[in-house]
Amino acid sequence: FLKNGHELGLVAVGFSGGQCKPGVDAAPMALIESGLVSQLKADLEYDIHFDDQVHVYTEQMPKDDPDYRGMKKPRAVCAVTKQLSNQVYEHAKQGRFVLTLGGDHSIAIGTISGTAKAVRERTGRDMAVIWVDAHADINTPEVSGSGNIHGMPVAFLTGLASEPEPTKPFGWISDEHKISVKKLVYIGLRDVDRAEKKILREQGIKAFSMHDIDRHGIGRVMDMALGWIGSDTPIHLSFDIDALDPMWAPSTGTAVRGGLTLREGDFIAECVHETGSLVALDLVEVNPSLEEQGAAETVRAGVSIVRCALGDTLL
Ligand code: B3U
Ligand code: MN
Ligand code: MN
Repeated sequence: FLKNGHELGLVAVGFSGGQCKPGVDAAPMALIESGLVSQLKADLEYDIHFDDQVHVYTEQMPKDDPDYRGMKKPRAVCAVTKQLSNQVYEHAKQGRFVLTLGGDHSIAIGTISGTAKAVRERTGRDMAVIWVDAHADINTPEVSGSGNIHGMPVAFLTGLASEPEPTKPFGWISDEHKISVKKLVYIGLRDVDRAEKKILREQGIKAFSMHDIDRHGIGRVMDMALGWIGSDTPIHLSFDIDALDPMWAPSTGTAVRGGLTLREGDFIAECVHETGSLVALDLVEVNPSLEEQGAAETVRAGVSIVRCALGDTLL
């Protein structure tokens, strides 16, 4: 009852306002043009529900968008994530797997809130989130050094950065949209701000850094990560392409060396697929305009991660 076989809702979000570099808005088109959708249909036999649009939500964009609580472009990110949340919810409530192609990582405020709500309604359970990223993206507006909202989505989704005023940006996020810090697991961290480390410690959040992957190997790390979540828990996988080492994914806004190999990234996606509990996947922060040479390679890495998460196998 969790999922409807091979039904897949695809949402393409050409949004870059959660950070300062233009270009991530072009990622959904680049991923689709490289054959992602046709491969999911032909090779993996998904029935794809897609409105054939890369959503930019320009009609809702505020003309005037001054900083609020230190956040840059708060009303734009708010408008996009609120609509995206509804779109994702509509797919998920019908039992479709939801694949969202971003866009920068601020869009996860929309995707995860949408699936969390649908999963609660369908199963009465709290959903788990596996956040694969070089960064923790858990800054509250008050502690963020950059003011970029793509560094804050987890803080909003867990309620650590709540907005008590419903008429203010992100005031639309209610309890039904939120996830528990106890069901959140990070993999691949290596560039975490001081204030974020404090939050991770104080909240007791499960996090596997690159150090842990070096120590235990990705196989044991996945066993531990999935063991923490427990079986039969619906999982939303939010995959930031900058989790991969720039050797495999150079064309991203904040590349950090010392990351996952492409095989390790694919392995994470394969393991989560094997649980049978994966209900949604975000692929974010692919920026095809940043590296002339590395753009095609980064897009290919993104396609590979999505295929693995959706059940492509080596044998
Ligand atoms: N933690 C920093 C940097 C950052 C977060 N996410 C990315 N970069 N991609 C911040 O701005 O919050
Ligand atoms: Mn991220
Ligand atoms: Mn990142």
